[in-house]
Amino acid sequence: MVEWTEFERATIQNLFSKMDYDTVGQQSLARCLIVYPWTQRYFGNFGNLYNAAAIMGNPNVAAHGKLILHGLDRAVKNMDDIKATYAELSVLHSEKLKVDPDNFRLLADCMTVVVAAQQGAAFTPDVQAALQKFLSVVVSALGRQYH
Ligand code: ZNH
Repeated sequence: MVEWTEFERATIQNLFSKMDYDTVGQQSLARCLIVYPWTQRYFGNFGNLYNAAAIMGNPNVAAHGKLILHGLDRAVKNMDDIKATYAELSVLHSEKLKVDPDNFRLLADCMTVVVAAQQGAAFTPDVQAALQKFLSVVVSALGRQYH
C-alpha cells in the first residue's frame, strides 16, 4: 500500500478542491493531443483535430478532458485504495479501449504543466513532488490490469 504523509494528503486535497475541472481537464487533454499527436488515434470520432487551434476549440476534447478529471477525483477521494478504485477502469482501457498505458504518463505530465502554470509561485518543489507521486500512483493503478 502507498503511504502518504500529512503534507502530501493535504496538498492533493487542497489542489483538487480548488481546481476548475472543466479548464484543467480541457487544457490537459488538448495539450496531450497537440504535443503527442499519436494519442489522437484513440479519438477518431472527436471530429476536427487538424491543428492546435482546432484541438483547443474542440468541444469533444473539452468534454472528455472534464470526464477524465472527474475520473481522477475518485483517486483523490480514495487515496488509500487507488489500485482498487481503478481496477475496472484499467480493464476498460486495456481490453475495450486498447489504450497503450504509456499514454497515462503523457497525460499526467501535461496535466502537471497545466496545474503548475495555474499555481504560479504556490507550485513549490514539495507541491510538485506530492502531485507527481499522486499521479504516478494513478498511472500505475490504471496500468495494473494490462497483461
Ligand atoms: Zn480514459 C474513457 C478516465 C487517460 C482514452 N477514461 C474514459 C472514461 C473515464 C476515463 C472515467 C469513461 C469510462 C466509461 O465510459 O465508463 N482516462 C481516465 C483517467 C485517465 C485517462 C482517469 C488518466 C488520468 N484515457 C486516458 C488516456 C487516453 C484515454 C491517456 C488516450 C490517450 N478514455 C480514453 C478513451 C475513452 C476513455 C478513448 C472512451 C471515450 C469514448 O467513449 O468516446
